[in-house]
Amino acid sequence: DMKKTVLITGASSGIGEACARIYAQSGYDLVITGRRRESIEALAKELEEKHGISVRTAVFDIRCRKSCEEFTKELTEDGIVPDIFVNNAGLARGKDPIQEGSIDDWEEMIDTNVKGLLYVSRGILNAMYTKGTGHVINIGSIAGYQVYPGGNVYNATKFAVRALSDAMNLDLINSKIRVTCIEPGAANTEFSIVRFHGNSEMADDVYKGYTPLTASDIAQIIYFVTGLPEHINIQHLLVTPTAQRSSAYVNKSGLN
Ligand code: NDP
Ligand code: 8X3
Repeated sequence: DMKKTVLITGASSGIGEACARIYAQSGYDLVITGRRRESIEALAKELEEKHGISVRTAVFDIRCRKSCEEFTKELTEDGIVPDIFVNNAGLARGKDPIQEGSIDDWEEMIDTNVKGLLYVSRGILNAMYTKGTGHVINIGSIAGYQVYPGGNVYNATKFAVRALSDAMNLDLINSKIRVTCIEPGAANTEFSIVRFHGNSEMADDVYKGYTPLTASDIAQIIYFVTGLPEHINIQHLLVTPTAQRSSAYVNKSGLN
């Protein structure tokens, strides 16, 4: 049938969830993933009932290579090749200077943001390439352009996402597949709560004194990008709150 499918990793909160909502509202079928089963299943049920679409769920840890391989294999065996693939699952852990950093935090970021993204991409991009069409959205970050104090390993993972996005564009040249790296600045999601290991005071401080981006702002931008005519390929899109002009320069005076 003509129904289009969007695969979104990390749809249990934040940007991924907002993407699920905007595409569901527009009649797309969804495949959504994350580790938090309850959130993923509740979102699937809500969107199916509200919009009459079908939502497939998969609950797994993107750091597990075997789970990612099983997920992509089962999906393609069932004949599902996403028209839009949003590589979103990711996180920051800690903001310590490199000489004091937690190696566990570093490994979690590298395993999730770089290796996990690659594990899912391997199978899905192969299926998309065979089909010949589709749109890949990688969620990079302003942190992938500009290093900030304490950002170190998170920055490195997002520099890697930017490089991999360029690599995908090159390697998929013999197809119609478009690849876009969306690179947000500060967006108020669960990102900072996760980064500061549940310390909500530290998390709230990140967004004080200005209007940050919302998950829905980013979802609207992604929706716009994927709706452009097929001959237009937005390779990178860097978007910040008006108060933020680079990764470390945010006007927190309340002006914006
Ligand atoms: P959230 O913490 O709200 O969402 C992160 C999502 O990623 C959750 O759905 C989470 O699901 C999923 N995820 C994290 N780790 C894993 C894992 N090991 N396996 C499977 N899923 C995982 O934050 P955001 O929405 O802000 O983050 C989404 C993306 O946007 C990330 O890549 C982040 O780096 C990027 N980004 C965020 C910015 C911001 O300021 N918020 C700015 C620029 C980029 P679950 O916990 O259920 O596994
Ligand atoms: C998240 C934005 O600037 O806190 O990628 O790293 S930042």
